[in-house]
Amino acid sequence: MTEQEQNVQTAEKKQVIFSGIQPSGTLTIGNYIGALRNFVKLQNDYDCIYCIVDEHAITVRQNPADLRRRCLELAAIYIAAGLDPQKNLIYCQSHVSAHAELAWILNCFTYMGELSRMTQFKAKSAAHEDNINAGLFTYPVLMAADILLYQTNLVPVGVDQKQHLELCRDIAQRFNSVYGNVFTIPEGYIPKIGAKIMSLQEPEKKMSKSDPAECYIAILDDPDTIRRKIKRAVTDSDGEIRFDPESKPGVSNLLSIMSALGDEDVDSIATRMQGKGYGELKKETADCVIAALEPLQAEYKRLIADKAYLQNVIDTNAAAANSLAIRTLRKVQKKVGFAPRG
Ligand code: ATP
Ligand code: LTN
Repeated sequence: MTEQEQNVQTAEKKQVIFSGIQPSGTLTIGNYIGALRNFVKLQNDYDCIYCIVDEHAITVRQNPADLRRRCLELAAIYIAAGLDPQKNLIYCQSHVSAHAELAWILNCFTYMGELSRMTQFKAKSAAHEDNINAGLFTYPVLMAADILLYQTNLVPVGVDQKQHLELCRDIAQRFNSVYGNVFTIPEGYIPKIGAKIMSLQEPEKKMSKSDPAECYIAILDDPDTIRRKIKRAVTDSDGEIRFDPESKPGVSNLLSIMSALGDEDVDSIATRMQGKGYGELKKETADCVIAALEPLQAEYKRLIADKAYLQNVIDTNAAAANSLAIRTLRKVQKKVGFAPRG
């Protein structure tokens, strides 16, 4: 290869993005603003892998029929949001066995002390006291395996995943320091606005798809439901529209949602709405959410009617993901000393 050819090849090799969403419920505008929307923005500049992380979802009990249905629905949502399945790998985690295999190896490079410090583990074990299983505890190790399998450079996530991402980097660095440069060390991509959309009913807590329906806006909620939920959103009693997440979490959350979806900064919205009541703020927020979700919802309706197409997307993309993942897995297996395959 000439030097010029080499340069072209280097220039053409895009950086790799990996991210995942659990099929653990209907996606919320938190998932959309914090993660999915950015997946779409990044798809032209990177080689992107967007996984449906069903193995993570079963760390909390799931109804099998619902889980099965939600995996295909999530594939439809990814595509409806604007992800091109020809350009991005969209597939189910459980269809690529390398994720679970690498997770096992990485478990042996992760300390109990590190995992016990994870705030998501603490929160989820408090919420599911009857089922504090080992999978919930080692959840971040499987997430590290997801990311490291593809030599990922960038991971777009909401701010709640920052701690898991830091652990992933630590595990990768620890492994590399023993065996040489096996893993690329990934960076997080956390949006400036909307990295943590709050619950409509408890605005000091993050909006979560596993919470009761009145706490979140699902991206497939119809306009009436969106208006009703926002109308009932918890605010405060001082009546002033001002961005101050500490003392006015409810009002600030509505401003953040509007800002993220309408591309206007929070302070300018607050200034524009000075003197108006919370009723007006809620009406504008609802209008903005409805308008932002409308194209996605229309496209989703069309896609979900074509199950054969969706099945084909996840099948072909899983096969492609598998060939990429296996390269890293084989390298890791060799490094740790597993006997060669004949
Ligand atoms: P669950 O309630 O089942 O734990 P979740 O709603 O927290 O689910 P995940 O599937 O864990 O959603 O997260 C998918 C992506 O959405 C992650 O990148 C996460 O950081 C992001 N995300 C989740 N909730 C929010 C939120 N409220 N605001 C911004 N981003 C969020
Ligand atoms: N843990 C994440 C979902 C997730 C993920 C990943 C995100 C699983 N694997 C890899 C980014 C990269 C969550 O709970 N939101």
